[in-house]
Amino acid sequence: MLLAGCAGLSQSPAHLEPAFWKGEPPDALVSRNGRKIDSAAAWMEIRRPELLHLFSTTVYGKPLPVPEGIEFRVLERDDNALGGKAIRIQGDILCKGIDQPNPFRLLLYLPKNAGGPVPVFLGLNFQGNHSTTFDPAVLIPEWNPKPRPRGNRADRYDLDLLLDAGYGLATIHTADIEPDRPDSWKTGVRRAYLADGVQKKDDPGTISTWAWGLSRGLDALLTIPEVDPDRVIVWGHSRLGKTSLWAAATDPRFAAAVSNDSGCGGASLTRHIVRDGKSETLRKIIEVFPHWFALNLSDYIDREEALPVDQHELLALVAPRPVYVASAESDVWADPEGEFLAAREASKVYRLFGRAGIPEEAPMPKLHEPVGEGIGYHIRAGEHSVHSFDWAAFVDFMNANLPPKK
Ligand code: GTR
Repeated sequence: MLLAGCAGLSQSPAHLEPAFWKGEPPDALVSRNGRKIDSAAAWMEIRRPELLHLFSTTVYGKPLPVPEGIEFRVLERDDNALGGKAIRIQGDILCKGIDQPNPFRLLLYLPKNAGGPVPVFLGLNFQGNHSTTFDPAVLIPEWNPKPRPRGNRADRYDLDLLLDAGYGLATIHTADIEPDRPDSWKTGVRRAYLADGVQKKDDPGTISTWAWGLSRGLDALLTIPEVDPDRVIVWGHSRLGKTSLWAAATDPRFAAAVSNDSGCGGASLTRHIVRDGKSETLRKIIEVFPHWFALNLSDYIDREEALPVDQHELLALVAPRPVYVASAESDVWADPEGEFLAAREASKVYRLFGRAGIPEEAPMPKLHEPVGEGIGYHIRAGEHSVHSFDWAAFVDFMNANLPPKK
């Protein structure tokens, strides 16, 4: 098995901590009953539904049902935002037939004078829409009792770079969908769906609920004529990178996905563990964030080898749509090598669709040298965050892999 042969791989100038394997990750191209998956059709008809089911029941919890529809209530539009270079739209998403504790507030920037519909990066934010930018016109919803300072997380966005490249950026605050707390299943939007107020072992966790919220964000974007409906890219950093991958896996309307530093439960292989407790494991993540996943996942604490899936198969669920995985050198907690190996192994599935992916025996790339076609990867210097280098690489990758439909 290719993957297991890779532990301790060290051709990279990036500083890699020694790791070990908790068993061999499953082969994405062999179904549970041993059938070899050798064509795109067999992937789509047999293996993809099987894996989607396994991730739903074992890892993230079954996706919430799709509401009858949404209403996107536009609150504000400025065609001369950011000193005249952007269109800014803000509005509330209301899901029909669902008792929402509050609407989901969407903030969208689009490049001006684009001459046609544009691709858009859609992602969640941790601290409120107003924290992603210093733009004083960004609304702070009345249901946010203790707003963080404006622009508090603006350093993680390079809006100028995106607008100049012809891309839009849309965001929703995680807490509008569901606060990041263990008791949110009782108080957040999820409660409307849980039978009898009891949490079953395959019910959705917070990541699944956020991913569902991203799909509602996509519903709203699809009502805006300036947005290219065929090029909405779901992206996320860290826990929100785990979420963006699951959103792309469950909602094929997302044209592409980006995971930045998503680590355990995201792009990194669960069976690949950095020694001396330096990377996050199932035990650590479930102890601190018991609400993120399906309750079933806790059955695999300290027995990762028994998991029916591993995270390369989550990346493969996005195929043949483009997916990009980014790591940061100092972010050992997220296990950059585990993220690279997942992307390289998922490439097998991309090759069924005629996309080259990352070659089978490719070593970890050097710092700041993106690799891959259809599925891409880079590692940059620095810490767990989102830098302009990352944004530039996301744009380059999407320009190459997600051209406008003719
Ligand atoms: C950490 C967690 C990671 C990652 C990160 C983040 O505490 O262990 O899995 O999600 O938070 O979201 O910033």
